[in-house]
Amino acid sequence: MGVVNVTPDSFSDGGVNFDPDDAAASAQRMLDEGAAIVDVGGESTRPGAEPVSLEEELRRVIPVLERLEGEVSVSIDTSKADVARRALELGAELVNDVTALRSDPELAEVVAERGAYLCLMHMLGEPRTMQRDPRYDDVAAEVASFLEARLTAAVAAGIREELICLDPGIGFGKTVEHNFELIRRLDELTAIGRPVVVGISRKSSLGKLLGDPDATTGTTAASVGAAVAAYERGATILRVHDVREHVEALTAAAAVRG
Ligand code: HH2
Repeated sequence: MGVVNVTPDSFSDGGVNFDPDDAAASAQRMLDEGAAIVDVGGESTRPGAEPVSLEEELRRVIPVLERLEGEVSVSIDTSKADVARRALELGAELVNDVTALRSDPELAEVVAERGAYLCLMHMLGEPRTMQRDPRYDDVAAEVASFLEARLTAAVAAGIREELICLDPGIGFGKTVEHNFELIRRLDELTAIGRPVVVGISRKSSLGKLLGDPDATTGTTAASVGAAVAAYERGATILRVHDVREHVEALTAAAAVRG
């Protein structure tokens, strides 16, 4: 899954795809490089980010989705029912909700009605404050039980289980240690029985791991290493910014697996 952030302030690529023509070209390039789907988002959820209004989010993503309609497989990264509805009308196939249906009470209905795929992600707290001293007794067990509960809630809201994937939410209310432990223990999430998405690409934990305690991003090489490790532990979808490098590495890893 290639990431196309139509934002001025995303943590690693803010501003790069703020123009709709640039965003559409990036999406097309990612598809050419081997992405199966592109994740288009109009609201940064980086630590400390302020929420974006509905009007502004629509203004950012709709022109991009119009350019991609019928051309590429699209995921819409949003927590807002009105953004998801419009995106699905414009051909998006998957709704990627980092709040796991906890923020907009109408979003589940939109996903159910349209028969869209859905990604449910774990987050502790909210982006503005989530990195202030996150604590768990057992991070993998708590994330697994959260995702199981959200899966049950989504199915109860009329979304077909076979359309749902789960995501531990790397960097969303987690320390560096929490993030790597979640990938190390990914089997506890795949045991729930749904495909698992992992998005560690360029995240600050990678930069911190490599020795910069103030890092806000990580390198492509470190991202690829973590993605291959996640793949080895059962991740089905890797959400990444540098598609070519990940496709090459994962193709080699898949060949080794046989
Ligand atoms: N990470 C980000 C945003 N959306 N969705 C899923 N399912 N999983 C993730 O790990 C995830 C996500 C944050 O990364 P990015 O989009 O690059 O940055 P920003 O939120 O600053 O736009």
